Amino acid sequence: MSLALTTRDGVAVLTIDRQDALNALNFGLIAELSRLLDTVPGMGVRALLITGAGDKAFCAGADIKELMDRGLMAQRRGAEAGQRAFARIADLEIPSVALINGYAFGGGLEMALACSFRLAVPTAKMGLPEIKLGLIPGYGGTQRLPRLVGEGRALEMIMTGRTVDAAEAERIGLVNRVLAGDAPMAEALAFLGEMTCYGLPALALAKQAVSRALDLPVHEGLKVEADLSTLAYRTEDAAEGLAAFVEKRKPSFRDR
Ligand code: CO8
Repeated sequence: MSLALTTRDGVAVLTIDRQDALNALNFGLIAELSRLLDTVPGMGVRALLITGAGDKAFCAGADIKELMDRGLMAQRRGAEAGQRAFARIADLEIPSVALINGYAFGGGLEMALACSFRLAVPTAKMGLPEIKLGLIPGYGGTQRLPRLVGEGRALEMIMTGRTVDAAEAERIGLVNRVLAGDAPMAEALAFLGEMTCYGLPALALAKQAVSRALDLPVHEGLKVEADLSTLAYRTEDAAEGLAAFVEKRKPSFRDR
């Protein structure tokens, strides 16, 4: 079994389990990943968590052995399939987190970049080492990394292929935080719990507004924000949240 999708505390937990290849993504696994991701919106969960099986790797990237001796069109289709799989993560309405529990290289880091958040164990190692193979990232890394850490840092990582440890990743904003490390899954679920207690409509609208910010000029983004914040105001949850504040009680959101 190379992928498992379970639920824990109302969170979908997707585990990549191909430990003999450090959880590297072959094309079959990417197809299965896409199929499973399509089922997540129907699972009734409030967040998605992606991690790697074992304690060595989150995911060591595309399966290098499978990349040899391929035609150009097959290679292009492969890149597009990986991009589409990771776009499914980015496009989810619920928050997603990559629990980086070891190596996250190449396509593995690109999968983490498609998540809303990245949490790393203290021993995690990350990088886009494609340049060392004579390649460049093909599963979204050249587009998502600069948006996260800025052009200079992204280019440095991509052009040197160098490995970044967890402490540096936190410093440059590549990961949201470094976990204590003794119970990473529990810590990651607690991190998600800080947002999954709120209403799903507001969470989805916030996610959508921020993701649009990266694509639009500020004046257009502000219009999107005005539209989406007005939409949030029309939800039952907003009426409940405002009333609960005034009545000095805890709100009871119903995802409506
Ligand atoms: N693909 C296939 N097998 C892998 C991969 C990989 N990415 N990474 C590790 N493995 C295998 C090794 O070959 C080894 O198998 P075996 O025991 O049969 O020889 C096993 O996993 C264990 O690996 P190591 O012995 O190397 O373990 P170490 O702890 O010594 O080293 C490293 C760990 C540093 C992570 C090392 O394995 C490594 O450098 N791996 C490659 C990392 C890498 O370069 N990733 C980027 C791949 S390219 C990519 O992701 C491009 C994506 C977009 C392309 C578009 C596609 C269409």
